[in-house]
Amino acid sequence: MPPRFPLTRRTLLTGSALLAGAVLLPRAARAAVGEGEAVRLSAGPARVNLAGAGFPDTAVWAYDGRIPGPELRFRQGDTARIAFANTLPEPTTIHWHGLRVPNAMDGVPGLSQPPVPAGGRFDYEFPLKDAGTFWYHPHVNSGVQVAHGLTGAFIVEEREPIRVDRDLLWLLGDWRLTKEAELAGGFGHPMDATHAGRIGNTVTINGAVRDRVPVRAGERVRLRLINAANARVFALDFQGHAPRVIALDGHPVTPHAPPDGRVVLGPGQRADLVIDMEGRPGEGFDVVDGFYPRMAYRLTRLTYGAEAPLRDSPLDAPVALAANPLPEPDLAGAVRQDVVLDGGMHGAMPKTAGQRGPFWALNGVASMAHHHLEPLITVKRGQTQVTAFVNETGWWHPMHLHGFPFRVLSRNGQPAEHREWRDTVLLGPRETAEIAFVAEEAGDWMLHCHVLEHQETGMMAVLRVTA
Ligand SMILES: [Cu+2]
Repeated sequence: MPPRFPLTRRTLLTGSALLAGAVLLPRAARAAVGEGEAVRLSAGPARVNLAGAGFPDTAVWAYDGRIPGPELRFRQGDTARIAFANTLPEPTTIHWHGLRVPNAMDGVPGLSQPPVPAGGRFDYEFPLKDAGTFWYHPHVNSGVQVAHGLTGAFIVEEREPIRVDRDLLWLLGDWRLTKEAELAGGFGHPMDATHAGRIGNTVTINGAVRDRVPVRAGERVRLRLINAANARVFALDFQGHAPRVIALDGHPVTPHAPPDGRVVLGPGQRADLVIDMEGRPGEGFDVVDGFYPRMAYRLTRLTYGAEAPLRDSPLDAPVALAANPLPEPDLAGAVRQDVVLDGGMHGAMPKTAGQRGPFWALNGVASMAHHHLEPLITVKRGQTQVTAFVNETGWWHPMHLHGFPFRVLSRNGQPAEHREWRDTVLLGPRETAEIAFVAEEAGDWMLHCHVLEHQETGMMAVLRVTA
């Protein structure tokens, strides 16, 4: 019998003791492919157990019937070929989030490709220029399709990886479930769209609520984190451990401790960490998500096995990754076009706002569909562009640019410490972030908030790169 208490995140996590003894953290199923072979991938309805023992299965939409979808793994320099089949009851596409792909492979319906109809197919093919932690998801009806589970990791391995004992992936999902563990309705509800988006009540790691993650004393783990939630922001505190951030949004960064000890991930963002398991056999340490004030909860617990430590002191090996071959912005010759974010509850909503929006705008323009978008910004191919995102709203916005990873130059007027490469920059209320990138590939590219309920109610635009 399923428990009768309402399924809230808090009760769920307390109740997750039910899971003790369950098999924990199986590797996401991998598509092991060689160069030249196409990976077959389908999207369709499925039923999976998300909420854990004692809860019924949840009707979802999934890639290959799994939540998350298969972990697609390639090596840098290879070509990815994905033969996609849509068995959903509606059109979809796949966007390869963060990967530098040709425009026609970018998966934006009506802009870079026609939507793949129900029962249709589409072959994606693109060279893998960059190594790192990326992910894939639909770009059609995104607020509904991503919330239904259509997410998966896309890992590009370095030709010369750093030395670690294990390479772990946590794809973080956030679900709004009923007490019967069914997906709650109300997608795109104005209450979500005008506020922080569809934040759920059940947080999963690789598609399950995980009470614990087994680790071994002395081992060095590379932990790849992906925020695949519609709207939830995470701020992870690895209690008792000293993680080092080695990559952000897939791209190497000077290894550093996370600011204030918390790894912050807005929707769409990734972080690669190196963690030395410095606890003793039999110990356990919580991983706490404390992003929302007064709503901190235990995401999981690093649980040390009884085995003898793998080594007595942390592995003495470098953790810095080799840089990806990204074109360096030419700041002296850059053109500048700023983007002002406006709207939302308590903000300046577009004058045309109806029941379903638009509620948000970029430079005063609200766009709710990908089709027939006039470019907000036009730039010549090869040109360096500097853009300040100016958030004049009272809400958080992870701004995502397709096609071109960018350097973060400054935040609120202060130089960014690591000038990190990113594809998604998280802006707090009233914050400003300045970025720079080289528009190296012609075409129409999306620029949007990755809170999907914001994107779909005005917060999207097109960057046109002319040949
Ligand atoms: Cu937003």
